[in-house]
Amino acid sequence: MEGLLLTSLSGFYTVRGDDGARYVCKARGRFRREGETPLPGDRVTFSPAADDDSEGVVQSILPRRNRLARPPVANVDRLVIVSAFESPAPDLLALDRLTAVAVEQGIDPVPVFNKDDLGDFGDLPARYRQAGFAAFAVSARTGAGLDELRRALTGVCVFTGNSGVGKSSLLNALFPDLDLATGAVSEKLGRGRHTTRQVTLYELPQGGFVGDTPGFSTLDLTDGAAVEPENLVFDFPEFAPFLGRCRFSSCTHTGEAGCAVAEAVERGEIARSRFENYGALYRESATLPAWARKKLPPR
Ligand SMILES: Nc1nc2c(ncn2[C@@H]2O[C@H](COP(=O)(O)OP(=O)(O)OP(=O)(O)O)[C@@H](O)[C@H]2O)c(=O)[nH]1
Ligand SMILES: [Mg+2]
Ligand SMILES: [Zn+2]
Repeated sequence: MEGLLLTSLSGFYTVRGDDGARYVCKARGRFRREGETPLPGDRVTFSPAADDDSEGVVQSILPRRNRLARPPVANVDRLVIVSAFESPAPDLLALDRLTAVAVEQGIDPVPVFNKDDLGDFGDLPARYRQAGFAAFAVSARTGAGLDELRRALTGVCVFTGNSGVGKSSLLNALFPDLDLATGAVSEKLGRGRHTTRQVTLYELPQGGFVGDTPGFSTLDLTDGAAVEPENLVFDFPEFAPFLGRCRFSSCTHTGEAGCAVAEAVERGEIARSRFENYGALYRESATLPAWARKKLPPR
C-alpha cells in the first residue's frame, strides 16, 4: 500500500494509508543500514500488519520534493514561521534564516506574528509582504487575523518557530478539533509547561495537513544558512529585480560600491533588516567549511 507518514515516535511510524485509515508501522532494517530515515511528510510504501498483535512495515520512501533538517519533515508546501510579540520577542535573523532555507527548498515561507494582543508589530508584516511572502499578524488568544491565515493554509503546512511563540495554541485556535496540548493548558492542569516533543502532521477536514513541531531555541540554529553563499541571494526574492545591475558583476551585495541592492534599500524598496540579515547569513555561509555545507540537503 501507499500512504503519508504522519509522525514517528520511538521507532514506530503512523502512516495514513491512501484508504484513509491509520497504520502503525516499523521501518525495514535496511533504512538504518543505509542511513536513511523516513520523515513525517514522506510518501511511503508499506505492508500493513498481518494481525492485531504486530505492526506494519514501511518498505520504501518515494522520491521527495523537498526536505528540511529542522524541523525534520519532507514534502512541505508552506513553512509557517511563527514569531511572538514577546516571550520570546521576534528574532528577525532566525526568521530570515528560515525564510531563506524554505525558499531554497522550494517551500513558500509564511511569516506569522502571534500574540498581537500584547502589542503592535508595526511594519513587520508589511516588511515581509514587500519581500513577496504572505505574512500575518494574529492572536491565538483573541482570534484576530486567524480567518485570513486559515485561508492561506493549503497543502502541507508545517508550523515552526522558537519554543513558546504559540504554534500549538495557533493550531488549536485555527482548527479547534485538533485539541493539541499547549503551555497554557497544562499549566492549568498543574503538570508544568507543556512543550511539543515531535513533528506530527494532522489531516484537516477541509483537506490538506498541518504540522506541529517542537520549538527550537535560537542557539540551535547553528547549521549556517544551509545554503551556498553564492546561492543565498536567490533566497531573498525581493532582491531579484536588482540583480545584474550592480557596478561589479562579482558583487556579493555585502558592502561593495555601486551595489544596486543596497541602493534599493536606501530607496525603501527592500527592508533594511532583510538586507542586513542577508549580509550576516552570507558571511556565516561563506565561513562554513565545505564539508559542513556538503551535509546540507541538496538544492
Ligand atoms: N497573550 C498571548 N499568549 C499566547 C498566544 N498564543 C499562545 N500564547 C501563550 O504562549 C505560551 C506558549 O504557547 P504554545 O502554544 O505552547 O507554544 P509553542 O510554540 O507550541 O511552544 P513549543 O511547543 O514549546 O514549541 C502559552 O502559555 C500560551 O497560552 C497569544 O496569541 N497571546
Ligand atoms: Mg507546541
Ligand atoms: Zn550588489
